[in-house]
Amino acid sequence: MAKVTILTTGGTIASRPGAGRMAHGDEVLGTVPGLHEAAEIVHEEFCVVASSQMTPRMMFNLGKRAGEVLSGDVDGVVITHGTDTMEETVYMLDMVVPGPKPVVITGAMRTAEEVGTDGARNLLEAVQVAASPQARSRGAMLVLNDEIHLGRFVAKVHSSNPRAFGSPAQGRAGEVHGSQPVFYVPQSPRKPVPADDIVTDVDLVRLYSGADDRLIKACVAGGARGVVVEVMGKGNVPRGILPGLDECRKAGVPVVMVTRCQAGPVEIGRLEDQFGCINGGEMTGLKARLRLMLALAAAGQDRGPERMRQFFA
Ligand code: DAS
Repeated sequence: MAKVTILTTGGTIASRPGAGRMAHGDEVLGTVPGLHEAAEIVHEEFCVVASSQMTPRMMFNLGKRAGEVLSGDVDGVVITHGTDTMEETVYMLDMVVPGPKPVVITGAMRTAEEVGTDGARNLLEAVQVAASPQARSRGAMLVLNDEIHLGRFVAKVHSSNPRAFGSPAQGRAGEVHGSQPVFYVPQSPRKPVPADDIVTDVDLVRLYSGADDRLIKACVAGGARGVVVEVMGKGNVPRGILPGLDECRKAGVPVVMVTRCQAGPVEIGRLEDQFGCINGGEMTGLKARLRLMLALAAAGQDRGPERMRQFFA
């Protein structure tokens, strides 16, 4: 039987509003019929919080812990987590956890006290995926509502529906049929960013019609060590932000650009040449921000555009 370690962190899957509290992980696991038939389970509580209270540093530490667990006699790791920031944590896991063993995050859109509660099924399916040899070498995954999504692409797309996640860039990576994962995309190993720490002072600015440079300048004035800008379409920006980009360049604050669209790459050659901006590739601003935190730590003192581009290639 496969060995799966479950790290619990809180979220709606642990919420018990009727009792006015959030349950500890052992109580969450106790609500799942068939869990111990799916794998040999070890449980470890990482924290008990709503995911709005998760920070990038907590996500990083969670990833490091998952990596430590996976270096032992374990086949896979499952993490229970609130859904609100799950798309960020799963991408952090994707960048931090080395090796081919599955790491799977899951949660619930309905508490255990609600009609149609989804937590128990989601957790069971996450364990079934983590226990499967088919799930190796696929990066960190999110399992919810019978769907499997890759951490690189997944986003929360609905605030209340149990089908709360989507992967706009490529669709779901697979589904759980019965008790078995079925994958629609080929294996693709994780490529961890070689960072022993993170630099958390990274801000995210979304461009909108008529935007000027006030927010970007406020980031620099507020001590940001890096800024991610979600640009329009394939890479267009209102002229009003250009002085802000120049200020970043002069202050040595790397600016990473991704699209504000749900999916797609950007072409920012002119902004790269003029202001040293970095093309973040095809990912959301939320994910690019976490990647920049790791890149800044991994880069050490050399945070010039050429060096930083290596982490987004
Ligand atoms: N309770 C919210 C959270 O912790 C939502 C959820 O888990 O679905 O993210």
